[in-house]
Amino acid sequence: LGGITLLADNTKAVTVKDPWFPRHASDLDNCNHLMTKYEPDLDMSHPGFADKEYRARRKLIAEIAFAYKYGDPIPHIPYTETENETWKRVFNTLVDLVPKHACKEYQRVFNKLIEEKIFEPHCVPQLEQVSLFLKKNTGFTLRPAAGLLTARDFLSSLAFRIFQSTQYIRHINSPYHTPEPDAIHELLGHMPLLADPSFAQFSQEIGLASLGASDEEIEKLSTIYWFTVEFGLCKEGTETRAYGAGLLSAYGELLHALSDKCEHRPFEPSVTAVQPYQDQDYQPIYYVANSFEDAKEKFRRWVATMSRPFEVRFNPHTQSVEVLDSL
Ligand code: NLE
Ligand code: FE2
Repeated sequence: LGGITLLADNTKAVTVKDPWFPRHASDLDNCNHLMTKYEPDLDMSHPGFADKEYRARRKLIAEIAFAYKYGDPIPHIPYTETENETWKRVFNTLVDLVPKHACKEYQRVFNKLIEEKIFEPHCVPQLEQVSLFLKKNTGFTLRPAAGLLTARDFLSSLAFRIFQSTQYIRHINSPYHTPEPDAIHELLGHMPLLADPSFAQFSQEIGLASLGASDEEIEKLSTIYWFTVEFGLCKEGTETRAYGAGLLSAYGELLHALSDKCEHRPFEPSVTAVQPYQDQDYQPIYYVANSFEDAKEKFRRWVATMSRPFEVRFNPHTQSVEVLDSL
């Protein structure tokens, strides 16, 4: 009997990981912790701070995200005239810039989204429709998020090919740049590349690397995420183009990033991971990848140097993560 107890204890000792991390896509119902720094209710410099109606709208849409559970369809938001107008302004500036400044992978899917009438100038696309589109293309799906999530919660969802997406719209008074994510940033910035197979794979690998990682490693992974998925540039022949979502949803910064007013450095995970950054204003430094494939290769080699004493593997049939102990 004693032996059996011991065995049970040993089993427990190797299967319970600290810090806790989601093992199944449904565990993401517990991965919705918010960072509060950009809340319009708390931040006096937020363009919505003095706008009661805007704050009430944000609250309503946040409640939808908090009530969301794994397996639910994403609730349809009847966007207001003002919200559709904000989308239209950003969308129309982007249509002009994409052919010249976005990477080819982005352009391919962006055009497809327009052809399939998921992206239209006059109304904000619905997340549910976009989620179905992604699912068909790379298996990624969306779930609504109430605001800027903690890095650990956000990155963990990527391991399951799930992207936590905000659903509210930025304030009409600052359409061309916001420091916080909003549905316009998610849709125009992130959706096209999440439908690209190579980029989807890269995103998932960042997520898998984050599961059970130490706080210090989460910080490094989110810095890499910041300089690639959010603000990355890449080479295309002799040109430099944007693939970062924070650039493709903000036309002022897109032009800034490709001008000579900032610094370009080659993407090198061990260096990029410790680069300090701020999220208030345009970036002074951007990292340039040779291609997604090259970024993925370099990232893999860097992840292999992480200290985690186990490996994780995603099982798409069950939407779960299997943990393999490597002693
Ligand atoms: N600056 C971006 C935009 O205005 O769309 C949002 C960045 C979120 C990290
Ligand atoms: Fe983003």
